[in-house]
Amino acid sequence: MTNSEFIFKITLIGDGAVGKTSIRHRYMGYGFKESHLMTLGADFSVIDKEFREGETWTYQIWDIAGQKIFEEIRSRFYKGSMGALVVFDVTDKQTLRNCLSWVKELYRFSGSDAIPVVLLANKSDLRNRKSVDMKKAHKFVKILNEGTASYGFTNHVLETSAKTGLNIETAFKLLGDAIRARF
Ligand code: G3D
Ligand code: MG
Repeated sequence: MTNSEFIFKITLIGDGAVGKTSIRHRYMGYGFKESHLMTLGADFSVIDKEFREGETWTYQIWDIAGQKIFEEIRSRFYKGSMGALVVFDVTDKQTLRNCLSWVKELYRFSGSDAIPVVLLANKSDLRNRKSVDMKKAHKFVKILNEGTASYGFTNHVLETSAKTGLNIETAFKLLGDAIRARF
């Protein structure tokens, strides 16, 4: 029996191939597959997590295709979104630069500019190929936090690896905490 239940509709956004589907699979307990099919349009998972005894959080995880051609489909999946994991690839600077337009798209189509975000610097296991300056990621989140300060939640940034599992659980937990603070 659970005392309280929370249902969080969240979206995974970011450029194609940054690791969104791999992060979702890792969180679902599917492990890491070196190779899988590109997400077409959107894909969806539901998982229950018990964080404290008697308190279950249900995550509805929308995994949205990053490719430009899916823009039309994507806009419909943002509706009612309560938070987002915004993912970039630490080996590709452009994927961090594009996070601003991803967040703008999220704010616009979800119908709110006060949606909690956790920015994920993914593929951090590829340390030797890392080309992104993490100061830029921290600065981006600082700017987001200035915009959302009056809503009672904090946006975060984390280094993750879908391959090793680093910070994957923490990412979803932080997003859940922020959503609870917000709604
Ligand atoms: P997407 O859903 O954002 O489009 P995917 O991205 O999850 O499909 O991942 C794209 C590629 O990056 C996949 O490789 C996947 O295995 C790899 N990848 C995802 N996350 C990580 C990570 O944390 N570390 C490393 N080293 N690789 C990662 P392929 O070979 O299938 O293109
Ligand atoms: Mg995908």
